Amino acid sequence: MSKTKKNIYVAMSADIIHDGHIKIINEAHKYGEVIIGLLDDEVISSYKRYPLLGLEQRKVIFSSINGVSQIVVQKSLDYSDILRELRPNYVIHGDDWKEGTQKPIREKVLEVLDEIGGELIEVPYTRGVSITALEEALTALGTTPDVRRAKLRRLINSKEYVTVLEAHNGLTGLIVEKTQVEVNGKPKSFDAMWISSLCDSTAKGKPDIELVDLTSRLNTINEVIEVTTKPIILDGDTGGKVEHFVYTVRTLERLGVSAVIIEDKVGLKKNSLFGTDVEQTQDTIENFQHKIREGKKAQVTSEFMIIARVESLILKQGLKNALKRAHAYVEAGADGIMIHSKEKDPKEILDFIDSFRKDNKNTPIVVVPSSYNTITEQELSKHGANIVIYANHLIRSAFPAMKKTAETILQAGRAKEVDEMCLPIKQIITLIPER
Ligand code: SPV
Ligand code: MG
Repeated sequence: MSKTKKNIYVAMSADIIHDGHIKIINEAHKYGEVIIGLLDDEVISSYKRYPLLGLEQRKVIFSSINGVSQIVVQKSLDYSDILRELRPNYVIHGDDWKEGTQKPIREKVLEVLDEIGGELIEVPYTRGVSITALEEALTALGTTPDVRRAKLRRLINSKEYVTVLEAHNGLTGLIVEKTQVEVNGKPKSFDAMWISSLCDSTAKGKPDIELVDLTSRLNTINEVIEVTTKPIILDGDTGGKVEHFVYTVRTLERLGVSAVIIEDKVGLKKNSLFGTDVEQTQDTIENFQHKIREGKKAQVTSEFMIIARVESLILKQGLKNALKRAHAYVEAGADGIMIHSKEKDPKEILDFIDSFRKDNKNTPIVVVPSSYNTITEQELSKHGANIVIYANHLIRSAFPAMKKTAETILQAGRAKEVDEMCLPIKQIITLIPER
């Protein structure tokens, strides 16, 4: 890049490229050489969702756009570091960031430009191109099994940690898919869905003892798949007989499920949160390794994950036993380890993660903080957890609300008293719009 020519910096996520981007680049080109700062995948997924096109694909596209001289990667929403490094004469941006969540970012840019002697150019935001509308149109088109299946690994590789909430039917799937809040000025939503054996069974009025058969569980998964696009992790209980598990793996892959988690128990499986209050038997290491190996051999896609769930802490077998099993399962081919605990204190989970990470830096660790629920996702992630599953909270919150409604109607002999506990009729009839 020539020293005399001025340069102008444009930061973009732009995984859906439209005429508004081209207009900004053309405008920028009038001021000098255009440097595009592409936000990396992790930054994009931190404030909206995982980009449809990865960084490398976006680089190829931008390098072919007329007027672009250089492409750099911006690794944070905050421009400060990259501006200090590149010292551009100008930064250009749409004027939409004067208000809303981007306002503090703009203020920081102004501060740094002041420091380095640069100038901010703001162009009118391209009305008529609504990324939200484009995204809604894409969501309405749905996704394919291949795309959905591959998403979980991409998320694990690009995000600090992956958050997962249970879904047990189409409606709860939609809640996980669409719920978004703002945290510290950034939008936040769940990354993936957990099809819990406890919630799937409970929703069908059955106990969580592997009684709901695979066909029925597949129906639940299908219901969720039909109306969502986020990746799915299935609670596969014990995985059943090895001879059956190999079929299950292929069925799940075909549907577009990203991962199955199987636990190292045998006999009549009971929910882990009973702990040692009920009789539960752990499988031998060799048998469970065999199940993992056969599952991995059966797998036909490269992205599907078989995650081994270690029940040693649940069954009071101690940390050493848990670690020995976890390493043995990884050795057999497990793509991740789920460690579970029913203690209120997260200590045994943290001890496990810390010790496991001494010998294994990369295998994803999955945690389910149902009992030890005071610890935050960030703390778990700092220790080395990669996936945090909120395993039962939608059904647990729905049940008391529904029961209260039933009781109130019975007591009053009419429905008026429950009106304020309920969604207004106008809203329920439009909650699920027609396509
Ligand atoms: C489930 O959600 O069904 C689980 C997690 O397996 S737990 O209920 O905590 O065992
Ligand atoms: Mg379960």
